[in-house]
Amino acid sequence: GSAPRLVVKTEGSLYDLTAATDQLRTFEDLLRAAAIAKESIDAIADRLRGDATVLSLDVLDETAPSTPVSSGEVWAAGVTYRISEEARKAESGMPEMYLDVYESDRPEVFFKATPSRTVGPDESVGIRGDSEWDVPEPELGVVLFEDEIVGYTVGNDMSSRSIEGENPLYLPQAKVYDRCCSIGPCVRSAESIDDPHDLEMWMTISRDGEVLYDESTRTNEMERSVEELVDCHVAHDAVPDVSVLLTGTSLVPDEEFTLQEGDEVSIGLEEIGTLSNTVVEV
Ligand code: DO4
Ligand code: MG
Repeated sequence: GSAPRLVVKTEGSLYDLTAATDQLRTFEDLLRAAAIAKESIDAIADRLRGDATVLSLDVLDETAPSTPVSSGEVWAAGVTYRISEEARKAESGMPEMYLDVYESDRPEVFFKATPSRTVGPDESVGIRGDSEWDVPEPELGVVLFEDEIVGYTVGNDMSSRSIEGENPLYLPQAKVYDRCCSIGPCVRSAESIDDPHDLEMWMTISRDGEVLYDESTRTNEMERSVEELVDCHVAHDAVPDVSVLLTGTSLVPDEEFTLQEGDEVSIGLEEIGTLSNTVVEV
């Protein structure tokens, strides 16, 4: 239907929590309820499942895709993996600054997107019409509620390497534009993830049915911890109650590669899910 409903999906069933209490219509409602009750989101969801209506899994297919969390803002960390530091140096006219960021106490944390610039699963991500070299950046996303880590998701930090490489002051234009960010397909609660620093992450890029890129990595390659990035992100700044912080990329296609309209990008993260989007020029 047109009104949002909050559901819990298990292996075989779909539980409509909004049928159990119409106070809970969105994931953000659940986060607020958990904070007030001082309970975890998993504990509330488990308790309400007893009063929930069980739905057929088929209804999910009819639901319009959207981001699993309406993040007030998306921020992103950069140069958190050695391969990203090397890629930035290769593309930049000012390479030394990237080594400084990789090795210094202060990480790079930048504003990435508003909800209006963020797409969900199966929607189109954008490449800029004035850019010649464009890539997806697959990243572990941390979901925050009132500065606390409540979950993890998959993110795509779409980037123009030509604009970023031309001059570091152009970074906001390389990173922030229509459809520059994708989040999804779900949020996995923080307490249900054993270790966010040891997850397999992979990405495929296909064009006209042909796979052009297929690589994987692990989040244990990250130079910094998730907690360190979050601490830096929320310090001295009133970030919105619900926000997402992307943690940097470690899958970088060869320099000859650039995205084209129509390409299909799939990003998978162990224990979380796969986020797929097609590419459109904006
Ligand atoms: O310094 C530019 C951004 C780097 C980035 O987005 C990343 O490492 O993921
Ligand atoms: Mg990035």
